[in-house]
Amino acid sequence: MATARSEHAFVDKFPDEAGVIKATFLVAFVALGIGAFFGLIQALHRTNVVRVIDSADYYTMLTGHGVLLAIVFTIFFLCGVFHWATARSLDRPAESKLFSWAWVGLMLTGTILATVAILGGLVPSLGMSADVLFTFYAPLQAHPIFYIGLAMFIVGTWLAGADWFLSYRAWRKDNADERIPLQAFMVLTTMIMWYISTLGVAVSVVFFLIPWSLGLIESVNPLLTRTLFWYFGHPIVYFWLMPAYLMWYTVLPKLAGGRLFSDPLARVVFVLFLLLSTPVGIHHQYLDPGIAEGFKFIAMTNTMFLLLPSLLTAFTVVASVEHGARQRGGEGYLRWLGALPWRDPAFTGMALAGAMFAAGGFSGMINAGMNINYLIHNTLWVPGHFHLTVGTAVALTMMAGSYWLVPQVTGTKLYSRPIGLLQVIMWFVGMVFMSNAMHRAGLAGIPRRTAEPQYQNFEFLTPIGSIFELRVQIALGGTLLFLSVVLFLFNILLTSLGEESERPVDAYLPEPLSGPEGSPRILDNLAMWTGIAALLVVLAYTLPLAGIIQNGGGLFGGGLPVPATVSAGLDFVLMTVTSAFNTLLGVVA
Ligand code: HEM
Ligand SMILES: [Cu+2]
Repeated sequence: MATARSEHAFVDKFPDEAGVIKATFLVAFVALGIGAFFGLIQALHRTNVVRVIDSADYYTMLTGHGVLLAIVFTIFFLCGVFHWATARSLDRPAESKLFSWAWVGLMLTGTILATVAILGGLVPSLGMSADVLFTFYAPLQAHPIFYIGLAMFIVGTWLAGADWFLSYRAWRKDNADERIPLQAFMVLTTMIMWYISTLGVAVSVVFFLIPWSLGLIESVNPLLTRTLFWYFGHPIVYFWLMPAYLMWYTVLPKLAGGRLFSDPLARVVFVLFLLLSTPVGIHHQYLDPGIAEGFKFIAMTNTMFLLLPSLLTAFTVVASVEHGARQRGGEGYLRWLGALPWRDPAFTGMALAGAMFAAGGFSGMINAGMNINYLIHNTLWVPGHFHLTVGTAVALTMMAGSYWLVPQVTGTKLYSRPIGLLQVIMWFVGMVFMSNAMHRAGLAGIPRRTAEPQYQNFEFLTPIGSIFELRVQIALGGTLLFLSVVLFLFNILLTSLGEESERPVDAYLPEPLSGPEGSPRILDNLAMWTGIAALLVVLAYTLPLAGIIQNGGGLFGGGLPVPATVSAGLDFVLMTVTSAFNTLLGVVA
């Protein structure tokens, strides 16, 4: 039995990595608990069901909610998953234990600084606040330690990526001719995308927001900080999703009792995300003045291309799950669905998360369309959309995945499968209420990000149902979601406190039905894909950025004009790129 255990438990084979992963999960789950509590307060406050805070403090809650959930919970968790996936798939420990702990420490310090700045807003005597929402662009201004914390957090993620690249390099030395193992491939492509896209937000934070909040510069160009934010703010969506995809591609088929349908297809999907996820951020700025309509149109077209890898994923993952069901004796066109292991919370949670993602994809297409976006822009529709995507597809996959992953890094058995099952179903039902009602409220024109979504002498109307009913659904859904998080944390806590078990979980991942041999080697050429991704970014962003800097009063906005040399340089870049474009168009046409 002892051998069976050491073959299967990750913690026995990689004790140091398991320690790092436990730490990242712990931070993620603490953030999840606090963030979900803030979410409950908001949901009850803005629907006027129970009000425990002053409306003036709503932004503090909302900033805490957004930052702790959409940045801290997701990214700490995915760092744990990537650390696991890298060690597991390359079958080697990280190069330096100290280095791994260094990035965990840096990310954690950054998180604490930013959180202190946010919560400081609740204690006026501290003279500190960061009510800038998780999008943190100017003209809203936070206390400097908020931005400094953010910068440390981002640098921490860069080091984490370096950790995985170092493992890969060492592996490559010993395995010159082999294909990159699939999970490592997914980690590396995701991190390349992250490096390319966080460059924008790092520039914004380090060169503009920190000096501005410290009073070193008088003003910033708000449109520039917004654009740099969204340059990163769209790819971060894929930074959330790609770890979920990693689990859907490599873990879900196994849980379903089968094997991944196609390894090459999975690689294509990740390469497509690397190429396409950055040059689209302007689709968050359809209503920003100061950016020409043509650039917005290009961003919209690029966005629509992004549907392709998501549809490929839907196809591959469903095919793999169906294969699993048929291995278990499932038959018929749809009857095979009944043969799936629905009592396993890890499987059911991920499957429900995937189903919700389909709905989120539809509302996302509406957001992406330049003309219909105007209808729902800045309404409650938008939080409705991303609670389906990041709030369910990603967060629920992470929670469900924990039921399978946590036992591997702690060496203990999951405390309760029935509670886990109840928890994932509660999340699904809570989100059906909250998110569906948010979408409908948005269509009725109810704004997002406000504690007081009602106006005097004005009644919002809905085509079916009533505003009252929407409010009830949001409050009810929010309450179910919060209770679901409580159950989750309870289950995980008792799991990690449990007795060491002989075989905590069956960790074996079967080979794909169609392996990497079938795919062209060029897919593994990471340097080439990085080059193309960077080129696409240059094409998509040079002209809009030049325009924003010129029309927005220079790099630093109204206060400091751009020096004439910079301005002339920009003119030059603008002209060169325009003529390059024209030549290109000439060639194509
Ligand atoms: C207990 C579960 C949750 C509840 C009750 C909840 C509730 C809410 C509500 C009511 C809002 C809208 C506030 C407004 O616009 O006035 C909101 C915003 C938001 N939520 Fe959640 N949510 C939950 C979970 C999550 C999760 C898991 C994530 C991401 C991983 C998330 C990310 C966000 C973000 C990014 C915003 C927007 C913040 C902003 O506009 O700056 N939420 N949430
Ligand atoms: Cu986007």
